[in-house]
Amino acid sequence: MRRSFSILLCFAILISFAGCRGGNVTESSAGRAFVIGFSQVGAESDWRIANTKSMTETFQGDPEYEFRMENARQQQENQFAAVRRFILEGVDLIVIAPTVEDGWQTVLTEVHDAGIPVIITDRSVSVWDNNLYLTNVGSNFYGQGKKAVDWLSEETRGESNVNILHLQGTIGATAQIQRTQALEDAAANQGNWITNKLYGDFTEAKAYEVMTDYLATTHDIDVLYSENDNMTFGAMRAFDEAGITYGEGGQVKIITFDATKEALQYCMDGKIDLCVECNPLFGPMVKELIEKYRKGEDIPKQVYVEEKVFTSKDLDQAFIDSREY
Ligand code: GYE
Repeated sequence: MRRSFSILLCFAILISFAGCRGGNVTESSAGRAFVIGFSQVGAESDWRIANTKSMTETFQGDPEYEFRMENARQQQENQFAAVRRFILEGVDLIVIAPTVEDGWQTVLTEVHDAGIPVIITDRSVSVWDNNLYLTNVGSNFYGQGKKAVDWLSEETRGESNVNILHLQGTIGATAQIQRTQALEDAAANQGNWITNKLYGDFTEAKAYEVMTDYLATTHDIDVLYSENDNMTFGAMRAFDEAGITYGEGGQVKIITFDATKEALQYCMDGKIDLCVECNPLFGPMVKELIEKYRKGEDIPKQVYVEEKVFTSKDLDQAFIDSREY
């Protein structure tokens, strides 16, 4: 009797350890779905909408998972609130696509103390303790910017002054910081590149507004370096209204980031000169990493998605139609 009681006790202790969070592997209890809380930036761009779709479709419909998404409407405070709610709900894992890099130390420490693992997607966080998250899945944004400026330096070789209008996305977001850095590094070396910045917050509406105001003061623009497609569409509308031509044979060369279907179509039609791809379809990759983690396998700290650049000669209609975003 005594013996069987102690066996039972050991068993109970084992079970409670298995259920404990904070170890390397978090397992959902038998039969229960593994609950993921996802704090998404917002719905500011076509890229973002494609990313939300990829994440949602990957987990929804799989009975092993329960996927709860909160849209932060581009406000970091909303993300903090969502993450704290996920802690209270006792989710098994939290995925965060951070609006900006700074400010995450406190809330990520709270998640860590609650024993909940975190995956950072798309942009990055800047925290002094990298153990606060398992992995960061997304793009090499500096690499994207570098491809763009390398192309531009070929295009503008031998020209005297090149006036570059730089439309920036949400300040402090990794996509903004690194795409900006790549341009600034190149401009510092080029000698003939003159840059001017405008703030477009990654949205079409904001870009249209600031571009319209800017074009009322000058038309002296040789290149538009726009940190996402939606801002590019806003700028193109402002150019049209101001009677400024762009694209192949036009006054302004356009470089845009994301390579959504609509931008690729403009590129094929000669209205955009360079599309730098930014791949939002990493839902399946995130799932694969979660599965590895649940099996106790090692996962890399940084995972980059593959990306290319496109000019009109790389494109045809069949290719564009086959794209998912
Ligand atoms: O380029 C832009 C979006 O962080 C990669 O955010 C993302 C960027 C993307 O709103 O369209």
